[in-house]
Amino acid sequence: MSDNKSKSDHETVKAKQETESTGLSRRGFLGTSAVASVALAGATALGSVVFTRETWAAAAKDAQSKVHVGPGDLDDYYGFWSGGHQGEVRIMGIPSMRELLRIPVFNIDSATGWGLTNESKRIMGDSAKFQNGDCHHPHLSMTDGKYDGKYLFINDKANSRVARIRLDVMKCDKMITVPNVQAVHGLRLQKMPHTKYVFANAEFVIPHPNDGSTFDLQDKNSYTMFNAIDAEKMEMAFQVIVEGNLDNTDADYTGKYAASTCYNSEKAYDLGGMMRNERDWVVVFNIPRVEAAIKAGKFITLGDSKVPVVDGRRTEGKDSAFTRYIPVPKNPHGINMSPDGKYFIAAGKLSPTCTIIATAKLDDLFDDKLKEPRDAVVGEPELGLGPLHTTFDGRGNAYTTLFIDSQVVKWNMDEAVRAYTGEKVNYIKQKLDVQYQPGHNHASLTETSEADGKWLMVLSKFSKDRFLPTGPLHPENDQLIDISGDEMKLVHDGPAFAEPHDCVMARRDQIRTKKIWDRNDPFFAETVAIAAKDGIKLETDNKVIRDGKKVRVYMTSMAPAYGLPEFTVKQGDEVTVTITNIDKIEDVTHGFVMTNHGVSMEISPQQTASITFIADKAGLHWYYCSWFCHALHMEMVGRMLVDKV
Ligand code: RUQ
Ligand code: CUA
Ligand code: CA
Repeated sequence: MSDNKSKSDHETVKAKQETESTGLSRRGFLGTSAVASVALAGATALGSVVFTRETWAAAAKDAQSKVHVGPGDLDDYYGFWSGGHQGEVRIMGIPSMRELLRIPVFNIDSATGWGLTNESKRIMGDSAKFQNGDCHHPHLSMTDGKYDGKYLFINDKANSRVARIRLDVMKCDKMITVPNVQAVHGLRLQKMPHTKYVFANAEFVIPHPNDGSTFDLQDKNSYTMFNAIDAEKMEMAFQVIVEGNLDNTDADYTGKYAASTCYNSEKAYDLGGMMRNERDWVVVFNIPRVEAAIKAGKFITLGDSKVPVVDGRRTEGKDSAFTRYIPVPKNPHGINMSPDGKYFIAAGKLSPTCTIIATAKLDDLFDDKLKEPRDAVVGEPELGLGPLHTTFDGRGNAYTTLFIDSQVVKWNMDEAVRAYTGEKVNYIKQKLDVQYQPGHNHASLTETSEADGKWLMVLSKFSKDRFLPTGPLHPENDQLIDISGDEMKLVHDGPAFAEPHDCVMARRDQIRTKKIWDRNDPFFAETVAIAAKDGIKLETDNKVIRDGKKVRVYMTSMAPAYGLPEFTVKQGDEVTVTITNIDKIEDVTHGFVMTNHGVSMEISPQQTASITFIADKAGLHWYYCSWFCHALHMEMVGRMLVDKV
């Protein structure tokens, strides 16, 4: 779906065609003040305007003052961006679009030692052997449908994992691999009464058991599963076998229902096959019914896994107790719950429509009181080409990305519902060009009951000519749009490295971070326990403990010196260096790098961090501090002396 190749020519031709043939340009959707800003941009008559980078730059000038966060000023919102197949989470300040920090999750990070330190490897568990990840959907935990500032959850499609980030320290503290599935994609959280479950869709259909005895996807033992993870324990709660495959998901405002899109109802393995059916579906899950079945012991388990599994497929054309399948136009993609709790909105992707499913009809749907599942559909507005994701302003409007049209369309939900009954209303409020090919979009606080309609982020997949050229590989383009008024106004282009699939924004008062580590923090508790067994008091002791061929080196750090200026080991020893930063001053982070050993880690104030390596080379090896901490930071060094054996 990338018609981006020659977008500028394509734009020119398309705009021309539109004005010539119908007289109705898509700019026709723009209201009067947009017309004014176009005029400001020095353009000619409306309709013949072709938006170039230059006209946008001029038109956006007046709005830019809104985005400017001056030196010393703070942003109003925290943004959390997925890092896509780069594997990390990025913290942004909104509206400035400044990147504040990166949180390594499914990647290996040289600066912090994520994936290298013992603490991070314990969190990653068995999957620490993977050095890649592909995260898509970051979402913040909620209580009562509002952000509670506790956790962020994110999926790893590449290695079928889900990770949790603690928002008080901005570190990943749990990671699990979802068993018996491939490619965890759509991820959303239960909103009410609080985030008890993380809902995670496994995208790909696989045989069960997947042991090479069959590769037939049409086999009745080939399926995928909807997964619920206990958010507090970060353990699997249950899995639901479904018909077809699963793409995106969202949860409602009662805590009772979750819904997922399926684009491969065909269970096909090729493009043509996946597009065969005119309609695929949205599958709705009845969470209390699944819980009740599990409580009653009515579940199965798969292979070595102890996770309770229920079957949400149809038997002889009859729906299971746990699921209902609502047909929607072929190959839908995003599904989003409106902040008023009224609608699940599924984006059509191959169809120019979104399908509006009324949550008020779901009880009847499950009690088989509707004539057919489609009766839960209360609207199907026609929006434009390639609708992918929808977000909301809390004022009754929805904003849907149109991948193929390279636009965001603002439309009114209740008017679209009225139009479905045959009433003549124009539910489309505005279409805004974005640059180019948008995937996700996200309005401030949109997935909570507090959606405030201030900012809209549009994550455009192609930046093309929007930035200085960077060779064959381009950044993406995260565009910030002001939606506080009647019209959307583009105010900022932000280049982003591969590939922020999705983002969330929280008010800054909803996130409360620690200034320095607490010595009792569970993040490094296991390391503290190992030291205690060695009789070490981490805050004061600087000691080397030999345990056969294992050597444990304990030291403190305080700017600008390590507690041990040198230590001696034997060639071939397995060395674990454990450092406790006894500085209590905010922002004085130290590092530890052992040169030529692939060893690097962060030790922030009051943190304990440890790393293990083999001292395989006899001789003198310098170690040094890698985080600038003091005027004598360069002198913060020491020597490992390795005796020849
Ligand atoms: S999906 S571009 Cu990974 Cu969120 Cu839609
Ligand atoms: Cu310690 Cu730099
Ligand atoms: Ca399909």
